[in-house]
Amino acid sequence: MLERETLLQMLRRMVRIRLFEERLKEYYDYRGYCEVSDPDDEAQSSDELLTCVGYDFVSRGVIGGAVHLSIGQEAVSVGVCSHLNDDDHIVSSHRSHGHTLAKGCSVDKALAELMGRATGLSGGYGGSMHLFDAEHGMLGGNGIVGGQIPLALGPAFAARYRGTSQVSVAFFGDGAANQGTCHESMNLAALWKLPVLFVCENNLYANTTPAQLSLPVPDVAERAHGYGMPGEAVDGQDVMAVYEVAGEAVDRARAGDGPTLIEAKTYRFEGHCGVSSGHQSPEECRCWQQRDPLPLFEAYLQENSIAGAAEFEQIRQETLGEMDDAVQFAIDSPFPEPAELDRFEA
Ligand SMILES: Cc1ncc(C[n+]2csc(CCOP(=O)(O)OP(=O)(O)O)c2C)c(N)n1
Ligand SMILES: [Mg+2]
Repeated sequence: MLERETLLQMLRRMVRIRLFEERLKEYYDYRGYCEVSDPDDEAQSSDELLTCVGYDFVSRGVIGGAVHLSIGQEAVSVGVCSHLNDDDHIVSSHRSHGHTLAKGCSVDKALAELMGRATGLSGGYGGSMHLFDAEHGMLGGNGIVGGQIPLALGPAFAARYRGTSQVSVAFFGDGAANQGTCHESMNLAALWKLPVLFVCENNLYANTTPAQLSLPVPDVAERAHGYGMPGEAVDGQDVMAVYEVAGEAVDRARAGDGPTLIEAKTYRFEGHCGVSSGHQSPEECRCWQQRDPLPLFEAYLQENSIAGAAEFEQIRQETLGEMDDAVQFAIDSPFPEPAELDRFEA
């Protein structure tokens, strides 16, 4: 059994991710995302065809740009990151808030980034998909599906080369698991025995495409054997199960025994981006809601006499206060000066 303080820290991080993302819903407005006009009905010319097809990406909320919520997936990021130190590295996808906060990055700076403020993790230029914090080993989210996976190999190679015991984690989705970058990265990491954890969060959908339509095998984890590395599928709603599997993988990586593929079976309770895109049936949602990782972990803590309702409520209230402070911090922060963009010039 883990120490009480470690377990409560894990709960605090899960609650922080959940309440952060719940709060975000008040600050962006993506109704426009789903309003797809029919080009056949409206386009008068080929030029117009280009402009009236598809999605309206313009957010009408305080937060600009796309926002992908990971509500329901908190046990994966916390179960894995609870093994990591500040100098271990993670890379993430377009759905990166949970990983960022689980790695210990500042709530204030994360929210400021989403609101485009100069005090944000990427100086206000990146937004939701580009949270970056070298101090805490968060090497960024990535809007290119699968683009982040090879990036995990760089710090892993550096660690091996320098003889440190640092590990690198690539978080990615079931959709990204089918990208060429994923296969190339696993092949090279296994060949060079790099200290990498490949953590596939299989939330059953890539945008609106059900995983079973794109995966020829039931478990992404099975693919590990093709690269000569261990692969393990785990219940991604159970933070202790994720913690255990990730612990073995981190130990192996630190000992120089190479990478591991972990597939966490999980579910996002919200739509792909912003409001629900309607592809998840109410029945399916209800079924997964019963396996909400937060109450599941609280039940575990209660059963093992670690904490009870009073502590859970206290953590919740304290975290709500953290969110109020973060909103105030972001609102009080200036937008970046356009002249600052000069520093990105070659
Ligand atoms: C290379 C590339 N192809 C397509 C997209 C559009 N896109 C954005 S997110 C997404 C789905 C990704 O699904 P998955 O990897 O399962 O991650 P999840 O959204 O479920 O967390 C797609 C297709 C993109 N951003 N990049
Ligand atoms: Mg997915």
